[in-house]
Amino acid sequence: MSRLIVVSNRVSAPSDPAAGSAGGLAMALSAALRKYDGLWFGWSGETCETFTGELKTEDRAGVTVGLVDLEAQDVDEYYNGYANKTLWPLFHHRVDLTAYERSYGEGYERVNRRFAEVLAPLIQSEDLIWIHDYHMIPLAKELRRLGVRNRMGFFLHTPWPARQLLVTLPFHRRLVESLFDYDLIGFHTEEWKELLADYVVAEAGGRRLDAERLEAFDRTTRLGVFPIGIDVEGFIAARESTLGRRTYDRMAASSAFRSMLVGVDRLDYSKGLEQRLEGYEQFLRDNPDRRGQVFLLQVTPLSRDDVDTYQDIRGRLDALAGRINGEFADMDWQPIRYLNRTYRRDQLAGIYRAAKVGLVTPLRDGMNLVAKEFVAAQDPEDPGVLILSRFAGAAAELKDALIVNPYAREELSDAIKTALAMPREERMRRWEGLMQAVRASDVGLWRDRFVTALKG
Ligand code: ADQ
Repeated sequence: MSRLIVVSNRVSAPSDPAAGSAGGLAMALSAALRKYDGLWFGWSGETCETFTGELKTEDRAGVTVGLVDLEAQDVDEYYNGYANKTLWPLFHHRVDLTAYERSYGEGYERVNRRFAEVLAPLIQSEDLIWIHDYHMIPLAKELRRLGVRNRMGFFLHTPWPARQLLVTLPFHRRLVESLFDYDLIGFHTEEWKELLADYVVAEAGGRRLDAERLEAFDRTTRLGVFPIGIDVEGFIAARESTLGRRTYDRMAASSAFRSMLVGVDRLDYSKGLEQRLEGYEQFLRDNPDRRGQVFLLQVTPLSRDDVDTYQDIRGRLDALAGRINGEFADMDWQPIRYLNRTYRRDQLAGIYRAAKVGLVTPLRDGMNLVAKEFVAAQDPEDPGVLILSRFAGAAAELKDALIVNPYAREELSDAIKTALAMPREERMRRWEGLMQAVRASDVGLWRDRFVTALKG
């Protein structure tokens, strides 16, 4: 059997799978690799004085990881710069937040070259190489330059941007051209896939050979749709574990006679957190009789706190949650519990299960795993209701959710009202459809489908 070499910016395989981490990619890849012989390669998260390319390997819960340190300038330009201040906002339709600095682009290419130089000597002839996310787009090009001929696949965890936005990026053509060094490019949805094909045809003079294959820059590559999911059985086990049950009991006791709405998201402007709080505020305004009967638990660990746009949104959310609580709270009731912390998987499962409503309302999201976790955690006999943004990739599969436009405050308010009043029969019917979709995209299936297509 060929080995699988997985590459991503951060290698965050938790030593204890139940401990979890606040990132979709980390959770998915550590679950996917546990059953495979291979290596997970990436940045250690540490800095060094001068880049040496020294590789540190470790075993983490059965996954072999290979880590390299980067220089502080690399982290500034490649990670905080090009990845977090340029590509992330651009790929999430936020041209207003996108930084167009030449030094960031240079740092991005330099780091990808460095990763390739460390990785190339480790690759054996039968290995399959699977590279993840927008941090690493040029990695295949750099590996090919060093003579690596193995099959290489790329998977994008974020949306692909519309052509009209992508062309605002200097050297956009060069970025897309480097995708043609992969044998296979995977997306979560048909929509993201079609947006790349549209760019290639309209902007790069390429053509479609068939539904999957694209030709441009004198090369061909294949595109595919591989919706990611969660480790369904693992999540159900977390829900049924002692800590999962204990957390559920604790939440159920603390919300006695009240209905809990829950939101769980990294602190990120793409997750629509301000719009969510405003929609909830609108609900409290529209339904005075519901005040005191509901509360929103919003669990939001900080992320990318070195980047100023993230500090800005953090300040705005603190203020907004404070203002809504100040306006509506009573001596024995607070409408929002807003926490900046992470929980273990089993605790999260217990929290989701205790909620009557799950609010997953990103403004743009590649997939969104929280939506799937919320579904998997529910009690089949008395499930909560999922309110889901139409702009999450997950909306393409989770059609039995209440689908909303998160920009429209009143629509969110109406959806909360509908969810809280939904009869049990309808909740059970919707949940069954949702759970079927969650099972159909289990993370193990996602991995197998991609790897099979890559071998193809
Ligand atoms: P993310 O943007 O990180 O992932 P998401 O898919 O929702 O978003 O995954 C977040 C993960 O972090 C979930 O597993 C969640 O449980 C966990 N998490 C969040 N807050 C937590 C908390 N407070 N405590 C513990 N765990 C927490 C990116 C893309 C997504 C895509 C994934 C996978 O942006 O669109 O779905 O990668 O491809």
